[in-house]
Amino acid sequence: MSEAFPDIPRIQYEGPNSKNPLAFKQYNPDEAIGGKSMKEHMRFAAAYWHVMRNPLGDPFGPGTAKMPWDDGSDSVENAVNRVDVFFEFMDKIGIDYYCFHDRDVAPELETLQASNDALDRVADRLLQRQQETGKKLLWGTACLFIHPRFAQGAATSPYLDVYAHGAAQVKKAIEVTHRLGGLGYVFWGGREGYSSLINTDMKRELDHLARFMHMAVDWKKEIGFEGPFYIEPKPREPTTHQYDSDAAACLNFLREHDLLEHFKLNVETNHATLAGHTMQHDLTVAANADALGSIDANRGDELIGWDTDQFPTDIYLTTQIMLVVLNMGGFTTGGLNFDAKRRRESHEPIDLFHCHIGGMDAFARGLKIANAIIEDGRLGDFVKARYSSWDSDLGQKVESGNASLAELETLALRNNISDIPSGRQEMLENLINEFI
Ligand code: XUL
Ligand code: CO
Repeated sequence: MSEAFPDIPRIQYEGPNSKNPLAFKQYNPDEAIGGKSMKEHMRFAAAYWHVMRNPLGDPFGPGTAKMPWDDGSDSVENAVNRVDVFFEFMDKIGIDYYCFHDRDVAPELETLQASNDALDRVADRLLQRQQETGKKLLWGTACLFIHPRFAQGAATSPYLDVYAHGAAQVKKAIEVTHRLGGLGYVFWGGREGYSSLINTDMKRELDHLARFMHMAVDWKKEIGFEGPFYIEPKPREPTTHQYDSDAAACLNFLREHDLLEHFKLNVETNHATLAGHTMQHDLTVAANADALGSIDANRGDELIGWDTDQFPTDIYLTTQIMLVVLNMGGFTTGGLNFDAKRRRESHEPIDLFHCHIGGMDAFARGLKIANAIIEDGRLGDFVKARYSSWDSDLGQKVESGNASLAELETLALRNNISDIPSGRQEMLENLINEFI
């Protein structure tokens, strides 16, 4: 097949002085930062659904994306051809991992059996291309939110036959992910929630969701898939309320239903902000529970109230993200998946390159800055010192659960608190800006 992007060269690192829009200014894949190459730190992944399948429509108009390689049909041949285009894209942009939904890579056909067969044929090509290029599957997932049968949920559907269809799709998608050597598997419950409580039995739906996850864990063990499962929190859109609304809600659900050892979280920026948090907040909640598995890297728009899935360009944001990632010791199975799309106005194939270059460069700067802040040590030292009273004998007794209110009362009666130290927020903000 002829090239899909004939005018695009392999994107190279040219350094901060380059004026070439098709070059990296910051992302130098093999450069070591804190003892590890940039590409190992970041483990960038391309999202099949956005790169290959997103027509760039919005609620007010149809898609605009030019995809000259795509014949617009639901044929398996067209799906197999897209795989080649996608691998050409990954090669030229220099991204080593990818993520997909079953229905992005292969068409949904008349019957589940026909869809499964189509998925197997496309997976054959994905495997072949992976073996030829060394690219890897970061995670796979099943799309349980587009087809009208899932309009009222899949694993939380009121209807058993819909639940069964979702289960069958997940069974197949885990199997294909395993066959492709996928490092993880994602559950994003786009329709696992409700539009109204008036017709919803929340308790029953949540119990069904937990049973669904337990059956998935059983299946994973049965076929020998060792990668983690990830839940991807999101509060709303498409439903009014999604059960996996944020990192804390997901962790509570996993603990309540005895699932935590099998799951980590895949935290997405624009989902955290829709939940009314910062990305740094939700990442920290996940990391504190030792459950930060992977990241869907994007951003929202302050003025638009939905999931705009824009590419991350804000250095402050990428710095905060990389601070959490570095402080937890880096990714293991996870990575930074660009769950992000071009604007509807950026409809030419070359725009796929501009947006990924921007995201990768923004993260490269974030990584360098976060690493410099950690090596400098002043920020870490300040936070440590702020809590140093807890290192006293009594502080240690409280932290280890061996103190009583009476002992604390003794301290309180002895000490007259006349002043407490400043939190120095602005001084520390200035410190971070020294590095940015
Ligand atoms: C939707 C979203 C999904 C998940 C995978 O908001 O983020 O693409 O990442 O289903
Ligand atoms: Co996502």
